[in-house]
Amino acid sequence: MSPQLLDSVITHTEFQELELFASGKVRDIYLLDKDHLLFVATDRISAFDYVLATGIPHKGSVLNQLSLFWFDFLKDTVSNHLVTADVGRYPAAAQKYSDQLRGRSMMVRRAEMFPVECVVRGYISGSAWKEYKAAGTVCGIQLPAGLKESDQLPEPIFTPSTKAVTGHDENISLKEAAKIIGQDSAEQLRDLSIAVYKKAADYARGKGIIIADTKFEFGRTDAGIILADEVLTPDSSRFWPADKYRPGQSQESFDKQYVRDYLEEIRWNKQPPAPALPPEVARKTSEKYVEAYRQLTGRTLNG
Ligand code: Q0Q
Repeated sequence: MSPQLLDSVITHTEFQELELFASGKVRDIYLLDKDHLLFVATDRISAFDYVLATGIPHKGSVLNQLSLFWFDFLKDTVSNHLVTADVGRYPAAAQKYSDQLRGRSMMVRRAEMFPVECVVRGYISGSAWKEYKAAGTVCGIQLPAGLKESDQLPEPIFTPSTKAVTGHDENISLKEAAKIIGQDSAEQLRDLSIAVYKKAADYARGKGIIIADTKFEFGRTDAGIILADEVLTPDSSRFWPADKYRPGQSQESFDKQYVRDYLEEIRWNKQPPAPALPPEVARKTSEKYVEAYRQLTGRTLNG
């Protein structure tokens, strides 16, 4: 990997003057003040629930700027938590970190997050395919008989999940979601999730990318329900290249296929420590993220 490319890889953030609010596999959130957070997308990549030992150049910038694109594209369908992605408008305490934050961060409104992950599936794959094969249903929703793996569903379905103690997502029914967040909120989140997915998936399909499914996180502020977290990125969604779509089998990942093929080639046992990636795999994966951004938005990444 060229020295320039290596310079741009940020896998860990450490902003001593800011209080860490939450940290995920590849994203970190810092507290700016009582009502605002700093959402940072790193270049970390995870596979099979483990963060790999090699960062992917530009991945954080691509995913952050994809969320910004979707927030704008969806602004007439759902409000969101974005305040600004202009680092110059962040509070003074964040200014000293401007070079690390530019392009890969956003200042967001703090919300009361719903403890339900709002998954919408337009195609049947992954855990839903396993559940369907066993029971003919997904999250209590009866599906037509005879579906093949990766088939497009007659209509997108809302298949919420909760974070189990093990940290793994556990699929639940709408009824179970209503027990957690109330019937009205469950129905509002279902309707919003499906409307947002339909609009985005239809648009992406026209750009040659199938968004097979996606996971939204919503919160509540005084202004009502808002879409939060990252939105319709290759980390929160399954992105499939439309020109390679073949129902009846698992699909190639638009962004993570080089990584998956490498991990299979070295026969990683999917146990820690997660392996590093050869520079060539990291470079080609970086190019896929930058390509996804250009293909969806028609813009070149400002690096
Ligand atoms: C919030 N998260 C997710 C997460 C670790 C993201 C808290 N606007 C908000 C947001 C957002 N986004 C959150 N809380 C209050 N207001 C989102 C699960 C966790 C890293 C990144 N956690």
